[in-house]
Amino acid sequence: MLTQYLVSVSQYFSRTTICTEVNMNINNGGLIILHILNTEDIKDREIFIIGDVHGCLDELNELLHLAKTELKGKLLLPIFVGDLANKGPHNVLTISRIRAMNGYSVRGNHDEAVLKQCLSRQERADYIVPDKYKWTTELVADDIRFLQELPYTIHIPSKNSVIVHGGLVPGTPLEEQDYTNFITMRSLFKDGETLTASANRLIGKPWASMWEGPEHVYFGHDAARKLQQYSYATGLDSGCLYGNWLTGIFLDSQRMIHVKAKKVYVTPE
Ligand SMILES: [Mn+2]
Repeated sequence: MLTQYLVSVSQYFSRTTICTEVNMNINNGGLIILHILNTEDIKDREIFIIGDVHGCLDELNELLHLAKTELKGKLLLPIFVGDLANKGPHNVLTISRIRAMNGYSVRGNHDEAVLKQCLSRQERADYIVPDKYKWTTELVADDIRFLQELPYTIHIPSKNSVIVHGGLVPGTPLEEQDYTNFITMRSLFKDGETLTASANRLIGKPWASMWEGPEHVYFGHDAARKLQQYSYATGLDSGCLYGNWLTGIFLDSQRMIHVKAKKVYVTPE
């Protein structure tokens, strides 16, 4: 039963608890802020980080096939930058496919929106699911649990790398970041002396251009800016949903693979 680990939707999404445990996986009342991947978790697998899939299952299957072919028998460890489903052609199947993989993902704004629909429906029998989220009613309990357990960030200390969907504000410790920024930010602008995050790509600068490390950050969420390659940050949302590309990158070699979208699933605004 799902109810055993559900709190109310408003409790679940209130981000008020202060996190103090910075050296372990930070868990904020069911919301996992930070998941640390150690060498024992990775084993001898080759890390392959994949951009926003948005339900584009055919392209994902092709990308994984190409990646595995390159590895010549070595095992693949897929890590997703979030926005696994929603708006795309095979949302339900994509979630179950990714859930069944021996891999990891961070949480995207769409994953969170999907989860909100599922939890609202469980909490209120009379809840009316908006048309664009009707597909979420086909998700099974294991899918919902999987979405709930998606962390906001994944750290790989041995690779000096961080994975997040939206971005990070430079100079602000992880535990002091506004969690909403993890899944929504695209830009940074100066507000007096402070750097402030914004989801709007038309103001300020791309946050990744201002990120000075030391960790290299892999992120998604910004299809309009396409592939972004900076000294300490790589943006992997190359807009498969919009008829462009699904991108993956091998962490160690930095080699990228791009798969062309089969069609334009959504016309960009
Ligand atoms: Mn997104």
